[in-house]
Amino acid sequence: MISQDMAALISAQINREFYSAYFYLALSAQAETMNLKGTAAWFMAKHGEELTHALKMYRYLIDQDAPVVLMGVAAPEAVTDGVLRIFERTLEHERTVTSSINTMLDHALTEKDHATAIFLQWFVTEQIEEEATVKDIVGRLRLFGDQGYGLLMIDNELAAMAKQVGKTAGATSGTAQ
Ligand code: OFO
Repeated sequence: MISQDMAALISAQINREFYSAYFYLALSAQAETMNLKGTAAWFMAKHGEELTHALKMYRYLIDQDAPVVLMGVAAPEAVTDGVLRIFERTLEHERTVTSSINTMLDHALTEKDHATAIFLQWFVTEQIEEEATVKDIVGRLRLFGDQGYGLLMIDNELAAMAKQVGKTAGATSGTAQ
């Protein structure tokens, strides 16, 4: 059993994960309108990944016999000013998520809640990977440009990366997603 405060923080994070999923679904739709199939597939894969993050936290609360409090998910922000801006906003968003995961871990450590601290380690590692991936995409868009041939090349890379995300999710579904 975990504390009520800890459970409330995890429920709030479940909401943020659903928001992330919703935000990436919106960005996938936006990329579709721009005929960027690879970018759309990448955001769709990320959408699925964020849902698994929410459900992993949901399962943890259930296993800890703690209440799951589901809240309304806000409408996702629209980002319509170009592909570079889309990925810059994605990076800013992931940094916000990292900060909230760190706040939760700080709280678990304050409470000497070892189970939750260990549970959250997976998310800490996941955020390092997510930020690094998006930072790399932003860097490549700045280097090669977010129009013309440079964009076509990056869109093709994102198509390949989306397949990889799908494979990783498939290999670990039901466990550490
Ligand atoms: Fe759930 O990792 Fe992104 O937001």
